[in-house]
Amino acid sequence: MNRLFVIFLAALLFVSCQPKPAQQPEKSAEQLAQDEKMEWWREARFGMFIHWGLYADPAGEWKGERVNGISEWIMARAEIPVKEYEKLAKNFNPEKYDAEAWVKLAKYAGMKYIVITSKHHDGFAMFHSKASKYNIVDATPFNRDPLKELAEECKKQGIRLGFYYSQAQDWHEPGGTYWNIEQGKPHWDPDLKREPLMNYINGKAVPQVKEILENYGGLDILWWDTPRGMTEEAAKALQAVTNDYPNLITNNRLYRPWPGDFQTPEQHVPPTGLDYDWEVCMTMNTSWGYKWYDENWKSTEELIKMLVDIASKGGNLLLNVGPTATGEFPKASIERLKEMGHWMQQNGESIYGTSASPFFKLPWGRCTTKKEKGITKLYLHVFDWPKDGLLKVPGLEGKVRDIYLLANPKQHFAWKFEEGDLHVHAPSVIFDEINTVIVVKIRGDINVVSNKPRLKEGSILLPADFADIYNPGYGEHAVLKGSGSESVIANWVDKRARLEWIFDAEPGKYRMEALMWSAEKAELAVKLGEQKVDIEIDSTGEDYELVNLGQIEIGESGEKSISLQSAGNTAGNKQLMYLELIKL
Ligand code: JFZ
Repeated sequence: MNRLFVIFLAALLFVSCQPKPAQQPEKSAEQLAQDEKMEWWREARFGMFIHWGLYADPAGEWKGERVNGISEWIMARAEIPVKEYEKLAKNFNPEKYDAEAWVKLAKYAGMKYIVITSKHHDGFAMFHSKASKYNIVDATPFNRDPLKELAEECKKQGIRLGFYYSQAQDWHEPGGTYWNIEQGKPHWDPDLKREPLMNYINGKAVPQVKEILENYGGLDILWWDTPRGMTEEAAKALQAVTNDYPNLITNNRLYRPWPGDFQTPEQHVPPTGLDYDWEVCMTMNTSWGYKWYDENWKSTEELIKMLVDIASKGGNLLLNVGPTATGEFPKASIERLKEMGHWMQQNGESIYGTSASPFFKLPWGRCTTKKEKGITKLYLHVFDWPKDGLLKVPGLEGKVRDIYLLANPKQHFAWKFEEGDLHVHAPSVIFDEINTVIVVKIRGDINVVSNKPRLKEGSILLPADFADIYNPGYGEHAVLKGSGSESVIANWVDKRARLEWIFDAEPGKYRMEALMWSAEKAELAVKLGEQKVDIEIDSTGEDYELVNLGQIEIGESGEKSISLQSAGNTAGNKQLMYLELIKL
């Protein structure tokens, strides 16, 4: 009797010591409906953006001169008068356009949806429109509606479809907005007589949005863009149209601020754990529209890692292709899509329908997760194979049942738990040069003891591979090389690139140093939360040096972030730096 009682007590104690699953507040009917609408989109993770329009013909060159910037902006950048730009339509005849081939390639790449420009800022509709004759069927010799063909192919091949529609900027219309309208500047073409915005909204934008939502078999996504010069009245008029389509997913770029169904960090990847839906749109080179001399291609490796990084943070990637005026994808895009497809064919399971990583940082790569029927699967994306063949998963607790290679499930791995970490015995063979995915199958739930750095008395090191790197949209990218104590952030030249470390800290005064190399005298903007200081540093000479970044003071304990950005005007906009770690 006594013994039973003790066992009972022990069991009670055990139960009450179990970490309680965080109580989720009950979802409202509205949230549940939103979940249902977003379900396919959240599972998809990967889509194709297509920027295609008249600008594909000049392709970044006007009257024999190269025009700086993204090619779909050429009309504004080269200040081309409306009547002159219109002439491009007379020659626009993309006879090699093949919707079937485009959709096939998107599908092969592993993409689950396509978003194409139905009308960009130049005002030219790539679909047959009754609301404006300035469209591909009525104004070009092509005489086909490419978006109709695309919509039919998407239905046939089973892939979702969305249209991009530039609702505010329309450089072709007297009431449309343009890039510097908010600065009170005139349109570059003095012959374009100005009219009120609502003339354009009611006369063209609203009717055209009705057309695309009605005539293309039911769009899944409507992608608004650049709400410059938008008014609430205009936004409401457009919203009234989309309100008739409860399953239509829209983004947050209709107006500012505007919730939409998802947010759109452009040309950079945000940090982990956001509690809203988001999609990164990204170019493979620099320009969205085709630009014949834009050779700044990201490698397939970068693109796969980017997709994985985004999935590990719970977002989607909308990867852009800029077809030519003949209607073809650039060769370099085709190559990359095929190579990504090759990886996705074997590893897609680790992307689709997954949730964000439960880990703070994994020095060797990323993690995505999935839970089904009482089984938790961790997909370990190994970017850098540990040289000692021991893959350490920090702070993981759970009942591991099996560990295997996703691309070849017959290949199992031995494991053991040591000092709170899971060690996967992974013979140092590189299975996939870019990213090998290892599946950890766990019965029930997992628990992770975070490896987020903690700053108390004494000092901490924030290594390069714990940094979030925010690269600028159109400039040079800082890159992480290596992992752990051998990691370094290289090629840090662009003023817009930002490095950020997150950690927990206790109150106190700390001295901040960086182990880094700087080619020349440089200026750094150092930010701790909202506190900001500019610091001048000397050239470090040949080797890395511990550079003083000044004192910081932490008032309250909790999560903090430190960010570094170059601030100097010395040597133009560029100062080349390498950084190994921050020491506090
Ligand atoms: C816009 C367009 O102007 C561009 O041509 C392209 O279509 C792109 C996808 O979207 O450009 C933007 C929009 C938003 C930001 C930057 C450029 N932004 O939020 O930083």
